[in-house]
Amino acid sequence: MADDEGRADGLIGQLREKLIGRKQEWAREGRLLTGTTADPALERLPPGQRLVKDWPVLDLGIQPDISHAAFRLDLDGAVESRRSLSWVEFLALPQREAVSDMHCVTQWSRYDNRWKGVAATDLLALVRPRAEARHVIFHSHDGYTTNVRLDQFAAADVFLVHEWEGKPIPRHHGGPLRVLIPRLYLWKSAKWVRRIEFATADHKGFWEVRGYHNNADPWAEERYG
Ligand SMILES: Nc1nc2c(c(=O)[nH]1)N[C@H]1C(S)=C(S)[C@@H](COP(=O)(O)O)O[C@H]1N2
Ligand SMILES: [Mo]
Repeated sequence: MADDEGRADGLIGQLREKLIGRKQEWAREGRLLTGTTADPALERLPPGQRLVKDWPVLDLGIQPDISHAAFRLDLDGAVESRRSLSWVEFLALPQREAVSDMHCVTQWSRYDNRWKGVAATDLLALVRPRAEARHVIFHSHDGYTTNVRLDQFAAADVFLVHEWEGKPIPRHHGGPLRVLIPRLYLWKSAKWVRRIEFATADHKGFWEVRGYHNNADPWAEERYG
């Protein structure tokens, strides 16, 4: 039994390395680049994207199982007021609904997703980043990290979401809680988020150190770099 499990773990590890390696290759080759840019005010669909009706799953092959009882969200770093929120405390924050689009660097876009959660602006009001805070780093339960600038996080359409189309976000899409930053490629939207770190200096995340663009604006086709 133990041997079989060891072999299965080894196989999953190999598949994971293969998937990561392939996406790194895409970055090196500049795959899917159309070399055009678009104005988000005029073009809803960013260059090189195609619309899908389903919702593909993309992660590192680990889908952590986080119960509401075990849930905690830490907000720390360069802030006036650090917080560590339980699930009940998180739900006591203002809950808002939003509709937004998703754009994944692997070329799919999905329109009109209905979310429920807490607005980034409400979280910022709670923790009050210090004047020198410039960056936000998301840390997830699967070891994934990703980074954005504080002004990107502070946009009115950025949410920490726990419902999609009126139902809890399924585990494979990052439930119970994930980040949603609609105007950046979706790898910036951390699933299974456990910690939001406010920082004075930038720290590149999992895909950013593997050839993916630090800024990730789909309309500027900032896929790699
Ligand atoms: N914790 C975590 N968040 C993650 C990822 C991951 O592997 N782990 N993958 C990212 C990538 S590359 C994409 S495209 C989106 C995919 O979200 P979805 O699986 O819900 O479509 O999640 C992003 N957030
Ligand atoms: Mo992705």
